[in-house]
Amino acid sequence: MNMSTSIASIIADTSLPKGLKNIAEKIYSHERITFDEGVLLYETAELGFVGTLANYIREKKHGDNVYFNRNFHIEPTNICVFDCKFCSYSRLTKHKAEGWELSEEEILQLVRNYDGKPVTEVHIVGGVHPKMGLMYFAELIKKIKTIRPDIHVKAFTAVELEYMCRKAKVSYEEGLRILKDHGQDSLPGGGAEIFNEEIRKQICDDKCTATEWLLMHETAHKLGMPSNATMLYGHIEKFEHRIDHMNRLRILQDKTKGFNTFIPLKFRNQGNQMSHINESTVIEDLRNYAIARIYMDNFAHLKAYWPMIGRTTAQLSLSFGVDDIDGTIDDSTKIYTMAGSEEQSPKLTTQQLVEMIKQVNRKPIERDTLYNVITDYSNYNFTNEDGRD
Ligand code: V47
Ligand code: SF4
Repeated sequence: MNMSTSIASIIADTSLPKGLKNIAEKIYSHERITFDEGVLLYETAELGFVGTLANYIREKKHGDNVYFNRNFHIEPTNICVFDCKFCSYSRLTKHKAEGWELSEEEILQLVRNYDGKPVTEVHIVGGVHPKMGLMYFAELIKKIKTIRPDIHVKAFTAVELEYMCRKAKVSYEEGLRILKDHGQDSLPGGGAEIFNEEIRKQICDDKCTATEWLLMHETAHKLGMPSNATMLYGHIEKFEHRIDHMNRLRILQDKTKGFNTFIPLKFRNQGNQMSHINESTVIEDLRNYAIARIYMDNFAHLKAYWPMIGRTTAQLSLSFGVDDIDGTIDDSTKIYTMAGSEEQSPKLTTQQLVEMIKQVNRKPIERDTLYNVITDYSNYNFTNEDGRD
């Protein structure tokens, strides 16, 4: 049975509640679902139902392609002026001794370590350090580009950027323009959490607001800097808050078309002030990916970030709307390790990533940050050398 027949059989099922049947019909005819329909899916739809719809959409958009890239992270510091309750990473207020602060030379050495290696992206994010400002980071990016002119610099969440601009007393547009002129290419999707103001007040009261986050990304898009968007789910938010979050992103994407990828981030509960909250189940994680794929009709890509959910769930997610599993990472990020992810040293070689994707009968496609195809690995034979990085 192909996917369009299984959606057709869902529509033909006379026992299906009317609301869900209407949604299935809309997906079949490529129509957008409403806010209330999104909430209805979360409240009533089973995994099999949303999975069939999401898989149909994913297949229409991407065929069997699954995207990944060769990347590494730089986390300049985990010292942070903010106090997000879900954060297992930041160390200003309580345990400053456990904090780290890389020197400029240490950061540049991390970049030089990749000399001759085929990475295409460096992802730079960290805590919001009171002393590392806009011009420091602008100059740093310029030096990184001098060492590695071909690398795509995806850097700084809207939270970090808002703080940098405020401290430097420049507008978002001026701040972003300076960073762009020094070599920053795009923005990652972090810091979005949940946009609802009441929830934000309880989990991350002191950092940038939802409106500021959205304005930073809108401004970046206007300047020709694309970005990603995340959603931190599975804590104290309700289903309607998830749809509200996605809805605000869907509206901005209609306006700018500047987002590449939507990345749901599962709340992990180790070592933070919200450790008493249970983590979501894998079934709920898969349902969440599927509903995100259904709701975010104007986002080309849906990413499962494997260091956070683990390799097996990342493979499963590919049947629930996901078409991207991020990259090789090279054990260069601590955000999820410190929050209790099962991936305690996130690192996959290109060959391992390719095999993970092939195991679930999909086509492994290495992409650059902007989803230009670098290599189709469907029929690739690795030599001893070329899959190791
Ligand atoms: O904003 C922090 C999240 C984000 C926890 O753009 C947590 O390609 C779960 O945004 N449990 C930063 N999540 C990471 C991020 C990201 C990751 C991968 C790819 C991209 C991209 C962006 O991590 C934060 C926050 O939402 N986070 N603590 C936690 N305990
Ligand atoms: Fe700081 Fe980011 Fe952690 Fe919030 S999530 S405390 S902004 S490092």
